[in-house]
Amino acid sequence: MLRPRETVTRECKSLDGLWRFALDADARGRREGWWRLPLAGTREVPVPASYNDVFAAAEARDHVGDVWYQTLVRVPARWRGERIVLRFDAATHSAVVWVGETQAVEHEGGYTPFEADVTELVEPGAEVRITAVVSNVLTWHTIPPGYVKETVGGGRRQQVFHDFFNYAGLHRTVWLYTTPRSYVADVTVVTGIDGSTGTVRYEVETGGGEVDVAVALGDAEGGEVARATGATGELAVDDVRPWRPGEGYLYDLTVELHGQGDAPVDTYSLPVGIRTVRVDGPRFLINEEPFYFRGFGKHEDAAVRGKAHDNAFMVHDFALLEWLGANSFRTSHYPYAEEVLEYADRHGIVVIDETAAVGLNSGLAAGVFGAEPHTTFSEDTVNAATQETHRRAIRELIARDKNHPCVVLWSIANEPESVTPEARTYFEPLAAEARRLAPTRPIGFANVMGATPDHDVVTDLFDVVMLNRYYGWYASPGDLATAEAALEAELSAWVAAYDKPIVFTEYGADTFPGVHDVVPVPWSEEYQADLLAMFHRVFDRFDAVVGEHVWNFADFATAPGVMRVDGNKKGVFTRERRPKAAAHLLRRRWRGGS
Ligand code: BDP
Repeated sequence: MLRPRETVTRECKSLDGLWRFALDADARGRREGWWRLPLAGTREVPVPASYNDVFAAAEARDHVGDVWYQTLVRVPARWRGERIVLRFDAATHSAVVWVGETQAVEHEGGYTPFEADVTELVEPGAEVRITAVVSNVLTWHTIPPGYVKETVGGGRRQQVFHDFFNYAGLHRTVWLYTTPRSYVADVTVVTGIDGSTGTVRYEVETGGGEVDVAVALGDAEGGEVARATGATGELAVDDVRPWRPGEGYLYDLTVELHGQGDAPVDTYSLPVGIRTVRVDGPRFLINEEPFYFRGFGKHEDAAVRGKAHDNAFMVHDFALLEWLGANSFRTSHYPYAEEVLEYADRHGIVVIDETAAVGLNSGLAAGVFGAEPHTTFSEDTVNAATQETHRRAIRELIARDKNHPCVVLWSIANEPESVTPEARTYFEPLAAEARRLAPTRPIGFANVMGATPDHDVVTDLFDVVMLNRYYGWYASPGDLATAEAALEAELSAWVAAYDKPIVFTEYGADTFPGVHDVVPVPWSEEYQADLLAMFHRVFDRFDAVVGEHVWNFADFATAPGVMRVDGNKKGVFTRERRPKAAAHLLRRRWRGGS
């Protein structure tokens, strides 16, 4: 799915700003047709933002169900004759959108974009009302899953099975944009390198009528390096300058559609990084060179704005990654804003791109998150309908992110149950689907503590072993000697069982900033640093370990619970991005190479 871009034939108008807003605790709006009139009440909400923390009110923070967003927009008169598209970069977790009185689009899945051709629903030059109802409800059939509990106090509570706050709303930009009536509908590129020659295989999908396709590849200085005609083909680039970690060199693929006249009917332009990715035994190769992941599992999370995309936080987070000497991160536990991937493309930061499939694990759900005891995979819990949603989530992730050079590995789930025959039945078709859609990138999933090689039944379906491990924290807290022995033993078992690269996608310890001690006491800043150092000692003993992503980059909000003090405190930075002692340890290791 193409990101909106301005070109000579296309215009984009962001609808970000303040929208009218209403909570709909009694679920009246859909019955009463709230899209037909200006929303009642005086509330306004910023877009993009999570709505939960911007109002000083528990009813907003803990709301379960529908909320309504509405704005009035004037469609530029000069757009007459164009195709007009309304696009939501994200609505968490599901939405229905009306343009005027007409339903234009609906979508499920809180972290991927959706759009509708609204040409027939708007009048260039006139104002139009856009209304969206957004639901934050998670069920057994959503990704991520959850369920709503009726409480004895009479209220409704959203039970989640994951460790981050269930922020909701319009988290990313809303666009109106134009394309000509005949338009570039999609572009897919696959790149290769052979000696000093780069290749760009491309495929262009068009909509709206018979046209001829021409493509041209320009280098970063604007010089043309290759061109071709036809909807599919391959471009060769002499003396290629590859995209590589630390150097986000990008070419620009300009796609033109030609009709009768001389001027192109439509033009779209796509940044392209030429690089290869491949797994070879226990090595992870980018451009045929072994790559070692240094970085974090992150979250889209900040005070007040919640999960909204924010350019200031984005640039700052990337600056902190650079300060540390990190080269990569995982989009734990959902697809991040496209701006983030584009930034990573331009700056040579490597990304493990994850779906929102977190919480498919009854052990954790009941043990950690207080859900009712249940079986993960069953008719009444995670079932064929959930699997279908999950399949769609994989498709939408790949459709959105397939052209980003920064993405080198798809993670199709975080810490699912992976030790039962039902888990295999569930994951086998999903892994196959990811391979079918994107055969040029390795796939993996983040394996939960306890799913050791003697119990796990799905790892053979994947290319990379991704381990989330909490030795020294959830297991033997305060006893790093025992933790080190256990970690080393488990790692030896993985190396013996699989000839695959191993990336530690999580390891870490909750740390309350400002707590210090002279002996290794959990929650102190010294303990976090000591625990990370212990993991690093063990990693360095194994060639198959090709990556270390600390959990987490920064402290983040979670649902309240006895395990959490004002959120999850495993950040190496606080939520405000102040470094804890461990940040300095990582900087020494990652910058100094020691
Ligand atoms: C893992 C999860 C992650 C949690 C983390 C923790 O993948 O989302 O936040 O543990 O407990 O289970 O801090």
